[in-house]
Amino acid sequence: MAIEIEINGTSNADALYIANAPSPCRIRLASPTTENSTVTLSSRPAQPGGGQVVFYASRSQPSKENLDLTLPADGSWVSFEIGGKFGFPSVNDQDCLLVVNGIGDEITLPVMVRVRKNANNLTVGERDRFLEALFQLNLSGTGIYQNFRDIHVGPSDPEAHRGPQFLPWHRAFLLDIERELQSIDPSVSLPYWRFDEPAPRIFQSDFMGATQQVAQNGSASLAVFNSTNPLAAWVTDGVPGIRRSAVFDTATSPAPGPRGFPVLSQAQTLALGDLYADFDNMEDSPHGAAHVSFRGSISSVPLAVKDPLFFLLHANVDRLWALWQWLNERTNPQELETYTPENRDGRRLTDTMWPWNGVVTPPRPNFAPGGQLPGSPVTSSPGTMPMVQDMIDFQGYETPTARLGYGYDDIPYEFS
Ligand SMILES: [Cu+2]
Repeated sequence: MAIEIEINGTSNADALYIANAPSPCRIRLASPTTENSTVTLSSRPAQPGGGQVVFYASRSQPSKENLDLTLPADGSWVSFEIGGKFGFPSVNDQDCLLVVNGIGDEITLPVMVRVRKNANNLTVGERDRFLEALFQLNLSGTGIYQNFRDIHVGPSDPEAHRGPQFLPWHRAFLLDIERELQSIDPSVSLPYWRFDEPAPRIFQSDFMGATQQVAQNGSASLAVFNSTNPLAAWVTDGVPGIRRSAVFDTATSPAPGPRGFPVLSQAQTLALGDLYADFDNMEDSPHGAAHVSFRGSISSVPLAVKDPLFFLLHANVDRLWALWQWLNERTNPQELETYTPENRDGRRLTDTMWPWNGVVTPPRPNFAPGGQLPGSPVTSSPGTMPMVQDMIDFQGYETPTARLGYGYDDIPYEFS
């Protein structure tokens, strides 16, 4: 007897990607019979180290390792949800099996538990798939990576920075490039750089480039890449290379920040307070202090995106916000504790955000590169012209359909 399963609301193979937040699924008998059937759903890795999922009969119940479902004889659908099993993300595409037992032979459906991971701990395969997709976005310095450069420039600074919208705006910016990367290779997620810990494997010639140490006011030299690293051919503004030196020893130290402006640790960042108006001071430190722990492009707003390390740094900024949200259960955009708006375009909850809204009249810049936010096969959120409030409940606690389809390897879905 055959069954049909839909993941993320579709039977399309491009939707077989699961983050930590539950994804809507359904199952049914493919052809009507005379009796109901009982099946048991479970999960196991398709290969050693592969991903695993857990099951939710409904959102209000805790996750389970196995789920028994009764499939009606008439072939009508039965809904359930699956989410990544915390601590067991995938390493490769389709390395997690969704298993159905109870009707004839065991049926398996390969999926991927796809979450953003600590860049320092990626497998060689994960690292190289990310580098290759990144390179494809910026092929010969003429790809759509230029849009991301053109979005994060001086005239757009008030749209992106120095206010409560800093975190939501950058969440959209990261989602935009991550979806572009995934359209090249759906197994890729943005990795994050934990700038408050030594990350010796990131600053190597086979990853983001060997990075020379210089004095606080020293001048930047070019990061060094292996000839086999796609980033060895990185070009921006017609100029090859990535200009970046560090004011610290990247092999042994966390990013320190410049003298008098230390990078807050994760614990210090979370201790800024449980109110958004206090927590969003993290825009200065650790965020700003991490940027200026370098000499070169990444230390200046209009040039920062020339260096793709930008996205690893900002994935960690976003992760810190996500962790703060999870620890404090800050999921409802309507609460001031969760987001504190300012009465200015792009900063209110229901304001759309530049450049995805295409608005080119003051106070917005007179240009809007890149077009609308790309969609995703796994979720319909946040739409092509996201509002500030669409970027907050990224795991869909308040509104399941609001989930943005990504997660982090060290932030669960379920509250403890
Ligand atoms: Cu930044």
